[in-house]
Amino acid sequence: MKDKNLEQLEMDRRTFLKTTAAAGAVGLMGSSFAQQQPTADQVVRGKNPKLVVLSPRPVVLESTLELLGSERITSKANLFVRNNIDLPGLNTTEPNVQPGWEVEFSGLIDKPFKVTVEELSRLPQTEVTTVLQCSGNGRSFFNPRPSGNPWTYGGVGQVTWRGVLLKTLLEAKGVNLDPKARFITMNASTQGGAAPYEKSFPISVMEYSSAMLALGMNGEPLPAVHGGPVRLVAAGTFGTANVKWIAKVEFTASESSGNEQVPRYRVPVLPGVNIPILPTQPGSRYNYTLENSRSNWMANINSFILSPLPGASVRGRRVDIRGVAWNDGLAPIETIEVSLNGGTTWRKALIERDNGKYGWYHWVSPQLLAPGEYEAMVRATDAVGRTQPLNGNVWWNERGYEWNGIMRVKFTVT
Ligand SMILES: Nc1nc2c(c(=O)[nH]1)N[C@H]1C(S)=C(S)[C@@H](COP(=O)(O)O)O[C@H]1N2
Ligand SMILES: [Mo]
Repeated sequence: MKDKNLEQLEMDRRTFLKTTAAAGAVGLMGSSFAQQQPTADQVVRGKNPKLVVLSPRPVVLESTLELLGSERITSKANLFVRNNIDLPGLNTTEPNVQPGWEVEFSGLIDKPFKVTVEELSRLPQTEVTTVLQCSGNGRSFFNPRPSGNPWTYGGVGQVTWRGVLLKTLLEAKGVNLDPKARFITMNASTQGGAAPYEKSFPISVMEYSSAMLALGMNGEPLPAVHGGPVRLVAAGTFGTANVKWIAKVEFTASESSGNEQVPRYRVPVLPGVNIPILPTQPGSRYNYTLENSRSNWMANINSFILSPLPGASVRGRRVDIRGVAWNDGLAPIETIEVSLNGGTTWRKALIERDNGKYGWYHWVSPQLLAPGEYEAMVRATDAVGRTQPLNGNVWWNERGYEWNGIMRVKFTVT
């Protein structure tokens, strides 16, 4: 595989962003000020200026390996942002105070109802720590590179949500599901003329895993840019199913056929056959339908090295290689292994702590290393044997989703 290394990709991306941003901004505003790429804190108030601006409008901000490795729970300042539409009024990490905000429940239930944020905050609250990851994270590593935001590793973070489980809410309201209900179809608020963002996920996610209306994040009210006042969080799923500024929840017999459900946010599968992804020819086109593809639902297994950072110089001999691993939470991660010889031999890392089944497993691999150049690789495997491909490009797909190829990090020991 002739993959470029991380530093090269990072340079490509910065050059690409500088040229496109400068061209776009000049077109918009025509001033010399506009030629400067805005920093993340200028795009969203309260964000760390070290986040990478993939798009200033709609806002797309990527975190970095360094920031992800600097804290156990990703702070609101360091969490990535992915907006499909421009919502200038919500570009802040401050709360979005909206007294009387309602979420409407309808569809295949015996009693349609509405619930306000005030009522939600009086119901029993549950806390759950989840990995929030854009299904496009890692897209830059696919070869040829699919169109779409050129994420490297930073479209991910781990946060603690607080809110009301859908199960708890339905119970409190005495509402029963029609047995024909198979999907939960959600809509974001269209206030401010924003286009609807309609997504569906299988009802089994709510029943077997968990789904909640979240009002809080990391012990504070939900930041406006992350979906406040209320967001749907479906533990174990990719970010795309976690609808921000939620206004409608509908129980439906089939998936939404809206643009965000098909053709967007899908990977090829064989119709009716439950495989992770149907391998397709790199560079080929695919005509996505509800039948020949599936939505980016449950997160696949993945692991990152967060220390040493790519290109870092570290003092030997004792070097602790550290990082995180995660999956959809449906089976525990059992083995995390590190290789320093291109995958010929692997040594088991120690799992230092987990953050519940939907969060990150923090791991460490202590090594004794002589001065020299190294390339570390990491691979996670869960209790049902799901693991990561050595060459992530085997699952190349036209839209560049669900990359989980084994990460490689070059570093120097002095
Ligand atoms: N209403 C709404 N919800 C949304 C989106 C959006 O554009 N609008 N983007 C989705 C996608 S693709 C991702 S990856 C996550 C990103 O969550 P964050 O911006 O809070 O990090 O939100 C999801 N929920
Ligand atoms: Mo996403």
